[in-house]
Amino acid sequence: MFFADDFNDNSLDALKWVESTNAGSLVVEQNQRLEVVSNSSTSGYVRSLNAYVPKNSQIIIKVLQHCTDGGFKLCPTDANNHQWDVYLQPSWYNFQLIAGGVVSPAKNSGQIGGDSPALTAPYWLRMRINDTTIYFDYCQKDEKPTESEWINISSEAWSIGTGINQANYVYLTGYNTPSTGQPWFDSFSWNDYPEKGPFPLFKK
Ligand SMILES: [Ca+2]
Ligand SMILES: [Ca+2]
Repeated sequence: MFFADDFNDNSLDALKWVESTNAGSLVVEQNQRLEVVSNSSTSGYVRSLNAYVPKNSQIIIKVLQHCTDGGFKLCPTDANNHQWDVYLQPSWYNFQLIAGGVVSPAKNSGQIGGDSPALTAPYWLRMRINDTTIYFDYCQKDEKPTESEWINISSEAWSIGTGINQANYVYLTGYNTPSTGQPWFDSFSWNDYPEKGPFPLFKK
C-alpha cells in the first residue's frame, strides 16, 4: 500500500495531501469525505504529498457526488497551484467527470477511447497500470468492488511523454464548482497491482 485515506476525521491529512494554495481553491474534508470546492474560473484541488511510480499499481477513488468538470488525475509534475491545476503541465492522465453522469478517460493530448455510460453516484473509479498499459475502470455500487466487478472503459500503452517508471502525483480536482458542481470523493487507495496477498504462496 502506497497510501490510503478514508477522509473521516474532518481534517485534511498533511502527511498525504497538499491543497493548492491558489486563493480560489476551497477544498474541505468534512462529512467523512473530501468535498472539492472552488471559486469560479478556478480549480480547487489536492495533490498527493508524495509521488509514486505508477507501474504495477492501482489507484482507486469512490465518487459520492458527480459534477460536470471534476478530475482524478496522474501527473509527474507539481501544478504550482495553477488555476487550471495540471492542464498546462506537459504530461498527465485524467479520469474526467463530465456532463450527464459520464466519466471520460483523457490525457494531455486528448481523449483515450470512449466514455462510460451515464453513472449515478456512488460509483468507483480505478486507474490500473501493469507493465506497459494504463486501464480506466469503473463500477457503480456503494461497496468497494471486487476484482471481477470492475468494468473497463478504455486503455492505452503508457504514453504521456514521461515513463511508466517515473513517479507521479495523484490529483483530485474540481473546476469552477459554483457552475459545475462539487465533486465529493471518498475511500482513496493506491497500492500494488496485482495486489500482494496477506499469505505467502507455497510450492509443493
Ligand atoms: Ca483526514
Ligand atoms: Ca469516508
